[in-house]
Amino acid sequence: MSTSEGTAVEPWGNTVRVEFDEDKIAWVHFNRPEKRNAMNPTLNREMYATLDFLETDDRCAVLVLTGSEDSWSAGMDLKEYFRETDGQPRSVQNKVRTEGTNWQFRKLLSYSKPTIAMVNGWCFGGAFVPLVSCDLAIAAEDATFGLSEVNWGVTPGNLVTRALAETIPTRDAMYYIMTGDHFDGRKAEQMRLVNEAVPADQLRDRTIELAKKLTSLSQSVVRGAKMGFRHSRLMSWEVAEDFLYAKHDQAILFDTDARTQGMTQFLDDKTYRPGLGTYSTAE
Ligand code: ACO
Ligand code: V55
Repeated sequence: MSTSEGTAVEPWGNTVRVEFDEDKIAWVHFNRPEKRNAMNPTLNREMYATLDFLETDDRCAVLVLTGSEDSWSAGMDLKEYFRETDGQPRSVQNKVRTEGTNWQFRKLLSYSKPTIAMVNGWCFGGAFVPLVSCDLAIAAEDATFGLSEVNWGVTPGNLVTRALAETIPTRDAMYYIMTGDHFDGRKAEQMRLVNEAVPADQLRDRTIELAKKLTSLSQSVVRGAKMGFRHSRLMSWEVAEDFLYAKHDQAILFDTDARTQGMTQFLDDKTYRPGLGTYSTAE
């Protein structure tokens, strides 16, 4: 989308809210707090458009996915996503589902910028897909998570279970998938569903700290490192070796200065130690 002057028009509407800050963090919010930020078809479309737009927006160096008010996201909207599409032709249901996965997994899992899920509250069912698709996740200790599908009479759909299998141990996954029990942020940290759980009043500061760490490094190097991990895990070792060297060489090509400075400042200037921190980018 663009105006006659060629200026890009921000594509989010009422169900997604975006804030930018001086650290180049784009704060993307699920924004239906009165419905506990449940994902309806409109939100899914707006979220896709938002993520797509921010990939080429220089105000976004790192994307934080969070929720307005006291929820992260209460999962799929049982009324608008399920009940109201029940009577529709299969083709319509398929479209509605694809609009969800287009952003929850297809766009987000290999997003071109670093992503952090900042889980500020309720996180249920379908919300686990975008949660796991984010590169990193920080939760409030008192956030509430659950695979609540069995509690309302369905099995987890979409990629919920696949995403869990990628992330947490089998025992925990089976327990929560089969019982529908909810758990808190501390438990989510313990089973590595999130990187860290912090007290709610420290959630934003810790997220900013982590985001700034990511933006202090070479963006092409961070991107290459991320894509290398995302894509290589299902490859054979032979193919992975070739692919990871291709990413390695590509990152050097995209940001030759990073590697040159990295080596020079350590080996010649002796001004830093790569094992303990990054090189200086000051002029
Ligand atoms: N789908 C549709 N509407 C929802 C959803 C949802 N997933 N979650 C909350 N809402 C709506 C409620 O219907 C209610 O709407 P209303 O004000 O028009 O009546 C409003 O949000 C507030 O909900 P309450 O239940 O009153 O809020 P409360 O703070 O007491 O509880 C909680 C919050 C625990 C999140 C509760 O709303 C809940 O259990 N929601 C469903 C969670 C869930 O199981 N999601 C589906 C996961 S499975 C999947 O995604 C496929
Ligand atoms: C779920 C989630 C979906 C879906 C069907 O179990 C079921 C939750 C994220 O999308 O399309």
